[in-house]
Amino acid sequence: MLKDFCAYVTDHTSAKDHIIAANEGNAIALAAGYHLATGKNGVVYLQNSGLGNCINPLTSLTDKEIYSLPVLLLIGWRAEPGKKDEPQHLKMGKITLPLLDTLDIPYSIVPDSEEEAKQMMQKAVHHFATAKTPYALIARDGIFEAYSLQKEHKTDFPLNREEALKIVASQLGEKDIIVSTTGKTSRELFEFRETTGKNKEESHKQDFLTVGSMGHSSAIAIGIALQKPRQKVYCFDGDGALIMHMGILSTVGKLEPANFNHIIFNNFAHDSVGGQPTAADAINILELAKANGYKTVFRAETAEEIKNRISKMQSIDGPTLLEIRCNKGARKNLGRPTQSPQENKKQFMNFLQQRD
Ligand SMILES: Cc1ncc(C[n+]2csc(CCOP(=O)(O)OP(=O)(O)O)c2C)c(N)n1
Repeated sequence: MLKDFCAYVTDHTSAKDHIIAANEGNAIALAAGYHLATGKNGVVYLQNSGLGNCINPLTSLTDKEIYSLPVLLLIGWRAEPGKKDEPQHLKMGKITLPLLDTLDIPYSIVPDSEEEAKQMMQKAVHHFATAKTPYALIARDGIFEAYSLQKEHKTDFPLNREEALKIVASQLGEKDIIVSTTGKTSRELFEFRETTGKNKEESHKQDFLTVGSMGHSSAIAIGIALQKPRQKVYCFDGDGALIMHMGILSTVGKLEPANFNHIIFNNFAHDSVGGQPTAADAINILELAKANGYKTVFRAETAEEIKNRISKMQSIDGPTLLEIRCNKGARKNLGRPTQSPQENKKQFMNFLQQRD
């Protein structure tokens, strides 16, 4: 929802002033640090899916009952009541405004006209001068003009995420358990099964699609792996999702689930929401995994390399991690799961029950 806004900000600010945070809670804390250092007010922009990640710092860092720190929040409102949206957004869409009320954060819904928008900003500025706490602007779908990023950074790997994902999924066996991450990864896996499965009804049973809860699919996979030690569990993750909740890597190191296999489709971007860059270019995912106790780590770029690494992962004990470097970008006609999350859960649990 904030794709155009983010692209505009990227083109018109320095990287130091426009930070793409690992997660939304970090963004609140970065803005808090900015205020402490400068006395000025930072802006934190997020889709409302990330409001949950902000609650801890909003209640125990910026709130008036503690440090009282001003931050301007700009929140993209997915699943505004009355508008059609995907199941993972429905609850947050409904509670976005009540949640802000509960948090004592005043807000304005961004108006259509520039004149009213100026008045809204005056209100926010007045709030900062008097109350010195967060103020939120709620952005409805379509409120920003279209804007295409000029400074776009393109990679030149042999494959994109969907091509790489199809190769991985075709290499895995019928018994393997897959937990896929939020965004287009799960949508592409769903479509892959639709087109290749012999029995459409049954073809998704080995996949748990983490359509919401970004950054947590690896923890779900580990939770399963620990209970099904004889089954191989594969997490299809994104670089943005990995970075968002990187702390889970320490749990892998601590518990060393031998059947847990982590595949990162690293396109260096939040591709599913507009392709904003992640910090994946600044970190070494393989070193990170090794330092956190993964037994074997690999990297692949070509179809051949992917096939080799997957067949190796199938034959050794883990925890393992495979980083697949790929280009961002997806098909325009990529669909969304036609199975409901609860149908997915039911089939998946039946599938797990048949394994020990
Ligand atoms: C907590 C939270 N923040 C933001 C989002 C919006 N969102 C959905 S997918 C996605 C990008 C995921 O990036 P990555 O894991 O790198 O996968 P890619 O889309 O590049 O394949 C984002 C930011 C969300 N669903 N949840």
